[in-house]
Amino acid sequence: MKKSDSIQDLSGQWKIQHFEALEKRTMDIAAAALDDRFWIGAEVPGDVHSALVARSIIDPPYYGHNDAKSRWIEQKEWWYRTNFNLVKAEEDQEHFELVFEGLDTFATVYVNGHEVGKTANMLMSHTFNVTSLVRHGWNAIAVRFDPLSLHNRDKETFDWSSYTKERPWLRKAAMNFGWDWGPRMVTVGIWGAVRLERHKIAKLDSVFARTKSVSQEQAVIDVTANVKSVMSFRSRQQLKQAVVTTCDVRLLDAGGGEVTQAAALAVQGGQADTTLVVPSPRLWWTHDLGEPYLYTLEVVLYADGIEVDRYRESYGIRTIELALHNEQGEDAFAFILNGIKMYAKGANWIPADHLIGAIPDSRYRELIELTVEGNMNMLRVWAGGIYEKDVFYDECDRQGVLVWQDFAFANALFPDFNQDFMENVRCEVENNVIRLRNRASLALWCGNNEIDWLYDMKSASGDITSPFYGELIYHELIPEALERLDPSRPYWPSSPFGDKDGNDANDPDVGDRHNWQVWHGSVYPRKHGEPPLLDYSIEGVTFKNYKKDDALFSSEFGMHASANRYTLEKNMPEGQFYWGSPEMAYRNKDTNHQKGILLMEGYTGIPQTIEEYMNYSMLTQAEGLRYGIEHFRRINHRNSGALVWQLNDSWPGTSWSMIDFELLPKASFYYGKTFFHPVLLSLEHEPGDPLALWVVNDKLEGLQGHLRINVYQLNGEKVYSDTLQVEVEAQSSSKVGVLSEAAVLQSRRAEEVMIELVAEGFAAPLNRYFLRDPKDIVLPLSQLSVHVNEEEQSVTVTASGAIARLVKLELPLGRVRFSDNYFDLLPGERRTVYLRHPEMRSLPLNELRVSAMNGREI
Ligand code: BMA
Repeated sequence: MKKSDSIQDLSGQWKIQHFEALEKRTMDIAAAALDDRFWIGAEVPGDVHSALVARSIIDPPYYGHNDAKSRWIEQKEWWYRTNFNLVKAEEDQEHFELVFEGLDTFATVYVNGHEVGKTANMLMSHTFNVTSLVRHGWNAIAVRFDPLSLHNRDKETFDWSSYTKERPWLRKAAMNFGWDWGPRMVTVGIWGAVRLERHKIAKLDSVFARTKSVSQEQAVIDVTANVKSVMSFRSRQQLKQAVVTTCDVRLLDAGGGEVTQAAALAVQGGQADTTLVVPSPRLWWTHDLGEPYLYTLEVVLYADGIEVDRYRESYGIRTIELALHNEQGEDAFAFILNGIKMYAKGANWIPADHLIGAIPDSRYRELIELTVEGNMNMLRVWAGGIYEKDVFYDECDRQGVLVWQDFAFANALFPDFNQDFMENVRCEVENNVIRLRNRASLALWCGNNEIDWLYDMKSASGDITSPFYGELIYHELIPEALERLDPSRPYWPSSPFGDKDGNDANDPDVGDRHNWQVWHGSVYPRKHGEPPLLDYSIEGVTFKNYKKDDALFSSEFGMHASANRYTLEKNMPEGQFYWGSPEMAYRNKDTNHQKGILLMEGYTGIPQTIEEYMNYSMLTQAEGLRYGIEHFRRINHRNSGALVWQLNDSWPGTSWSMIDFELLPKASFYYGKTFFHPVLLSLEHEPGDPLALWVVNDKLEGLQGHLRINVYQLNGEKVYSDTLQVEVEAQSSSKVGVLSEAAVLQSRRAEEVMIELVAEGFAAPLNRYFLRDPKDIVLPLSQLSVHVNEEEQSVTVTASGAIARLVKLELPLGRVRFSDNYFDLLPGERRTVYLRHPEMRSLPLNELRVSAMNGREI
């Protein structure tokens, strides 16, 4: 966060070695002069697993069952060592701090053989004053990581801690221990950047900037700089008079021009405050509502007129609120950006790899690019991962995506009665709030994932008999810290949360809601204290249940879909790429494998081959999410957000993700370009019922025009066409017409037609529907002709004979961006798809494979 001219980057190549726990005398291994020539090279930031993979000491952990082969890593004591050269100034007034942005987890840090401190929290940065230890010339750093068991084995366990009993006392990414979408991979190592900072006299400890108000004419921004003296006792004694510290605060536009400033602010009591007034401000908007404009905020600290420190960061001017009531005083859950109520469209984010420290920045950039391309404007950083790296928020700020940030407490009881634990949590909360509070993208702090809701469920079922351990964290410690450190931002204690009339925390009438009727088969409505019920039947898990959900905000809901062929084949041992293979089953970490089958059984039919599994599961997920999200958006007079569970994957598994581990989107992502588009044409229909035609408009302006409905037979022949007048106000939805099945079918069977909605006179993607489920429709064979244009890196597909369902383009390569994929084509219709790759100019288009559920290339 802080920019200073005097930072020495200590990331890069370090050395690592392991021992049995307590086997060696610490002082021998920490000794500055230890000969570590034959230790293993390791990249920092990174982790032990990644370092061992890079040197072929362990096999790539995501291939086959290899993750199980690396379990020994977590049982060892690991050491990291490095050397660095320091040029120290003559006079002895410099103050040195060693900063670790991420230590995973129980670390003891040594500088030149001296122990400088211990850490017990992966989820925050750690800073050590090393002024008296560093010397001019050569210096050594050593870090010892203890196996978790050493710190955990004597700790009390609780009734509830999902996926493992080990988690409650450990401040470490929960998903390390395995989750219902990922294997157990307990990482260890230096996962964040390391640096040595030098300061003189004083330093900027933190800067807090918050936009108080915005209008066309002006924005008002409060800025507070916290200043810390770093003078030694001796230097202070030598000085005859007190040092005068002052700050300059400046706001620069994107071109570097000064917009406004406050000069020579007095620092009093370690703090300088000012209010900046910005005339005609350019506001920060999500990418769909405007431009995510970023200014630069600069704070310069002077001691007796000489610059001693400088902070320089992007700053987006915007206000954000969470409205819990609408204008009529009814319950609501809506984000208000710059005074505008917005519809949040997006997904839940999990760590982008189990090996978090080794994730390249490009992976974050590409995932946020896909978020924007998929018409999403909000991501929820889910509690079972980490407070994300700076690069994640940099990309969200820059690309105009809001972030719902959970605190890292997921699905467990936590020992809030223990003072050491609570002190650790307090440091973690403060550290992350201070790091992230200036982010334009950061919309909400949320206390935990599902804990309040599940505590009630599990108590009612008798699984938990203990008190609500952890309650003090979300309901006292965090809100108290936020009041002090970030009163500018809304706080929501848990997700889901909010209830009335005796309902549980998943009440659709208050707060946010997780819909796990679909997929997990939860039975709703449910009152507080009632034992939870599960319905594992086709009707219990079907996505048709979304229509019964009138949530104010849907923060989790989703279904599994297969990863793409390349992602599976790459990680599957020879001969295992078939439906029902032990390796395919190993990819699915969910409890009760039957749910996906039930969902497909009710919709597409049960797959018999791996090809059918990939197609059926992707189609079910895509159509299911569309079914739910179109419903949530149609009721946008009360529902203000839909965040899919989940955006991305942390390993090449089977999960709810829309984008697989190789950054290849699934069908649902391409469907999402339409179902999340700011202007949505949608058909609300159940078999036998009339067809209701809707237009949803999330834009800030109203729209007018016509909606055309075309009805085609499966051979492409048009059997019906009509237009309806459309007039939809800004940020609303409107039912523009209702037609009977008989009227559109023109005596065809409902199984024999496809409906198409087309916008005329306004811009919206066309939307196509079948009136019956895929299992009830017999699609004739469709022929696909494919034309590849190497120069343009494009592929044109034309269908003939019959409508081609779920046309897919596949390349044996990750990270490929297809401008479109998994679409339906009418006979005679041609679609050109452009392909690109972030690092390749020319893709191996000769290896392209084009197919449809009911057809292939001719
Ligand atoms: C949600 C999440 C995760 C889980 C997902 C799917 O509630 O919070 O705990 O992975 O369900 O079961």
